[in-house]
Order: sequence, then C-alpha cells, then structure tokens
Amino acid sequence: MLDESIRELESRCLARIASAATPEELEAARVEALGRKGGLAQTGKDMGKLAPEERKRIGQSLNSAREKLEQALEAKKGQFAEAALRGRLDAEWIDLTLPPPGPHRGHLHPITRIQREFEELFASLGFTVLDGPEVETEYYNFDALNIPASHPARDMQDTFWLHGGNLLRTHTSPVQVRGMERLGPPLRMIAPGRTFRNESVDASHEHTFYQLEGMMIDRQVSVANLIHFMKAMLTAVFRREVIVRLRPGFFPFVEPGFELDVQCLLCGGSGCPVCKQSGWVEQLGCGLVHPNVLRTSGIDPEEWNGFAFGLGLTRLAMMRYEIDDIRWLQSGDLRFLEQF
Ligand code: FA5
Repeated sequence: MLDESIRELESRCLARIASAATPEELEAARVEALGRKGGLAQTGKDMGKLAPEERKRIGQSLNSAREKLEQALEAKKGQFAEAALRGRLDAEWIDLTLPPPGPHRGHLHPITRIQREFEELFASLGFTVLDGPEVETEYYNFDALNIPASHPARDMQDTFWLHGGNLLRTHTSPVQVRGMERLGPPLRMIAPGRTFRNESVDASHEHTFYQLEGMMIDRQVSVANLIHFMKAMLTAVFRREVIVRLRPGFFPFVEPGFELDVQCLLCGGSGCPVCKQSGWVEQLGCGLVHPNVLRTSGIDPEEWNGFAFGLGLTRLAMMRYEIDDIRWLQSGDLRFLEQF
C-alpha cells in the first residue's frame, strides 16, 4: 500500500519537475515533493506504525525516491541556470567590428585640406595669410589691377554684378591690392578664397570656385624667383613628378605674364573631357607685378618690384585627387565626399 503511494508520488513529482517552465514553478514542485509538509515527509510519518522489516524496506524506497527527485531537481535547476546565462550572453553581446554609436564624425572637404596645406607651406616661407571680401567693389576687382572700365580684359571674367555697382569677386587678385595698401613693401602674402564667374558650367568650369592668390614684393624679384616658388608649391602639393608647361599669358596686372598648365593627370595627356581633349589643364596665372598696380597702391615701382600668381585651387584639387568632374566638389553628395 505504502509502496504504491510512494511510486505514485515519485512519478507525479517527477512529471511536475519536468514540466516546470520557470524557476518559481520548480521551487513549488520541490516544496511539494521534499518540503517539510511535502509528500515524502507525510508518507514517512506513518512509518512508525510499521513492523521493523517493513519499515526498513519502505525507508529504502523513500530514500531512493528522494534521491531521484533531488537529482531531477538539480538537473532542472542546471538547465534554468544555463538558459539564464545564455540569455545574458545574447543580450550583452557586442560586435567590436561595428562603428561606435553616437554622432558620425565628418572630415575636412578636399579643397579645405589643400588650402590648409598651402597655408602651412607659405607660412613656413614667411608669407602672411590674408582674407578679403567676396563682395567686392569695381575698384579693387578691376581698376586698381590696371583693368579700366573700357578694357577688353574685363570680358575675360564674366562678372556677377550686384545692385549698387558692387560685384562678386571674379578672382582673389583684389586681395593683392588690399594687402599692398595695408602692409606695404616688403610683402609676402597669400590669400585663399571663393571666387565667382557667370560662365557656363562644364567638367572643368564652375560658377563658384576657389583660388589662391600669392604675392611677393621686394627689391630685386625676378621671374627666376617666381618659377622657384611655383615649383616648390606644386612639388609640395602633388608629392609626385608632374609635367608642367609655362606659356605666355595676358593679365593686365602683370608684365610679363604667364599661364602654367599641368599635364592632365586623369588621362595622362591623351585627352579627356577635363582637359578638353588638349592633354593640359590650366592651373594658374602669374607674372611680375605691373608698375601701374604698384603705383596705384602707393608703392614706388622704381624701388620695388614683385611677382604675383593666382592659382585655381578647385582645379588643383581635381588633379591631385583625380576627380573627373569639377561639379562633384560642390555637389554635397556624401557618396563622393566620403571617399576622401
Ligand atoms: C586670374 O583669375 C588671375 N587673377 C590670376 C593671376 C593672378 C594672374 C596674379 C597673374 C597674377 P584666370 O582667369 O586664368 O586668372 O584664373 C586663374 C585660375 O583659376 C585658372 O588657371 C584656373 O585654374 C582657375 N579657374 C578659372 N576659371 C575657373 C572656373 N570657371 N572654374 C574653375 N576654375 C577656374
């Protein structure tokens, strides 16, 4: 009779342990089976009434049932502990190869980067970095640079005129004049900045682009000095052998005047839309400062002379990074910008 109820109790409790879905349910099953008021304890109470032989046998069955239940409880407890650990590991798993959370860090625009390189280079050569207004007067943009109102050279730079006679500067050369007026000779200055021209846009022409002006005024400045600085500048920025050509160029504010071209780095000189199939890309205008320009800015051309250059920073960025269309640079397209 007791045997029967021990077996029944054992299998009922084992089933309950097996079906426990939470640690709480398992604890309830433990209390029911092994607790002080649990099934086994209740069954054990009646043992005193049994004959010694019978008591021994029933005692053994009770012990064996307790052992089985304890083992089942331990095993199930182990399963819960393992599941809890696995859950934690899954929840706290970190992929260290993912980018860190938080704001995405940007970087400098390729033109800004080149501009800063130039500023550092020229500062190390004793040049001051000047800034000038983007909205200019006709005087600084043209007249003071030896380009009077009727001069055909004005047509070379299609101008955005503003109401009231001012304009968006067509080049950084007006900062030459402001520099000469403010600092006087001897003078070593550069002036990077944005310039604007009302012209049709294509792979190598923008309406808004960057130039970098440079000027050196001293007592005996020659074309040799000018070429030396141009070479130092291009070597520093391209960091590789580039083929350049210097040809005569007309700018009313220099005499003699030159234009410097770089062999197109996109096609290697064989011809492409960037170099307009010519194999060469015009990078800068330069020359020895015209005496009229010095005189207008209050500098005596008998005592002082100098060189000046105006470099197309946007075009230079195109060559340096091998960008096949100037319009990418101001497109704001992150697919393009993120490559730098
Ligand atoms: C000038 O603007 C002169 N002020 C340069 C100068 C300064 C000459 C001092 C002598 C002494 P130019 O118009 O050639 O020159 O422009 C200079 C450079 O700007 C060009 O060589 C070219 O690299 C760049 N550039 C001109 N127009 C554009 C444009 N629409 N888009 C992009 N780059 C341009």
